[in-house]
Amino acid sequence: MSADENAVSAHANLASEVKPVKGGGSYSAGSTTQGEQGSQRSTAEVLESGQVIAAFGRQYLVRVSDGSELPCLTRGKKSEVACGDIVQIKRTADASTGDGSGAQGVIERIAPRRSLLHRSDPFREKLIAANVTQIVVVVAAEPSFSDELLARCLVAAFDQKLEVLIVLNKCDLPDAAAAARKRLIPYTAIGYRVLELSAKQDVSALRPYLAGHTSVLVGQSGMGKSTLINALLPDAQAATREISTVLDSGKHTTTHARLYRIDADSRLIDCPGVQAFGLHHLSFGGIEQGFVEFARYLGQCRFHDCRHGHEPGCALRNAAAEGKINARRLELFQQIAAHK
Ligand SMILES: Nc1nc2c(ncn2[C@@H]2O[C@H](COP(=O)(O)OP(=O)(O)OP(=O)(O)O)[C@@H](O)[C@H]2O)c(=O)[nH]1
Ligand SMILES: [Mg+2]
Ligand SMILES: [Zn+2]
Repeated sequence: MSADENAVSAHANLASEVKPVKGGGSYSAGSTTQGEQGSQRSTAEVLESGQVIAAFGRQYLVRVSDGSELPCLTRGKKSEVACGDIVQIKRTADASTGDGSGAQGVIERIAPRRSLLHRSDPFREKLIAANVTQIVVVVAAEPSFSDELLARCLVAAFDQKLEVLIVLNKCDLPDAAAAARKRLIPYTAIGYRVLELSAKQDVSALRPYLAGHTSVLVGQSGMGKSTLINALLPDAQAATREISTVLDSGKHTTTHARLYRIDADSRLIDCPGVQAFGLHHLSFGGIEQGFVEFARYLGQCRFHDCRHGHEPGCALRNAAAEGKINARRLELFQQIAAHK
C-alpha cells in the first residue's frame, strides 16, 4: 500500500460517520438500474472513500483509495464540498470510453471535518479548504499587502483552531522587504511566527514548518503562493499548467483550490488569491477572541457589553493608550467588527 493509500485509509474510521450530501443519498428513479430496484442493496458495497484534491466550482477531483484521480460532481444544487474534504463517492456507470478514461463519480457523503476554513458576507459563503491543520498566510514585500486581510485570516484561523505561520515572501527585494517587515512587527510582538524568504531563491526554510500538517496557503493575489508551491514541489508546476490549459485561462493566477502531497503525512493546498475575507459567520465575541493579544483585557471594560468604540472605561482602549496593545490592531478590530 502506498503512502497515499495509507493517508486515505487513515480516514476510513471517519468515513463510517459520514453525513450525506444535501440532496444526495436518495437515488432518483432515473439513476437506478433494473437490477437494483427494490433490492435494498447496502450502500457500503458501492461507495468508495477518497479526498477532494481540487475544487472547480461544482466540479471536483477526488483522489480515491486506489490512488487514482476521479472527476466527481455533487447531487445537490449548492456546492458544499471543499478541497481537502474526505468523501464517499459512487462511480457512475457511464465510463463510455471503455478504458476507464471517461470515468466519473458522484460525491454522496462528506466526512465530519476537523476544520473548515471559509469566508462569508451577508449574502453568501465561500468554502476555502477543509481538514487543514495550519494556515500559512502569505504576504509579500511587493505589492504592498493589506494588514486588514492578514488580521482577518488570523481571526478565521483562531476560530478553527489552526496553527498559523506568516510568510513574508519576495525578500529578494530588500527595500520593499524592509517596509513590509516593519508592518509585521506588531504580529511578531504578539507571538505569531513570521518566516522571511524568497520563493524565487530558496524555500528550504519553509519545509520544517509544513511537516506533519495539512497547510493551506492564503493571501492576496500576486503574493507568490503558487510560486512557493512550485518551488517546493517540482511536479506541481506541470499540474498547474495542465489545468490552466484545460480551463484556457491563459493566466498564472490560481483559479481554484488544489491539494498537493508533500510526503506521507504532509499536504499543502494552494488557493486563489483573496481580496476580501468576510467573517460574517463569526460573532462579535468570535472576532474579539481572534485578536489573541486582547484576551487579558476582555471582561475588564466598565460595561459588560462594551464594543470598544467610544464607551468610557474601555480596557482595550486604555491598553492601547498605554501602548500595551498596538493601536493599529485595535483600529483593525473596530473595522472588522463593524464590517464583518
Ligand atoms: N521578486 C520576486 N517575485 C516573486 C517571488 N515569488 C513570486 N514572485 C512573482 O510574483 C508574481 C505572482 O506570483 P504567484 O505565485 O502567481 O502569486 P499567487 O499568490 O499564487 O497569486 P494568485 O494565484 O493570483 O493568488 C509572479 O510574477 C511571480 O514570479 C519572489 O520570491 N521574488
Ligand atoms: Mg496562485
Ligand atoms: Zn471595551
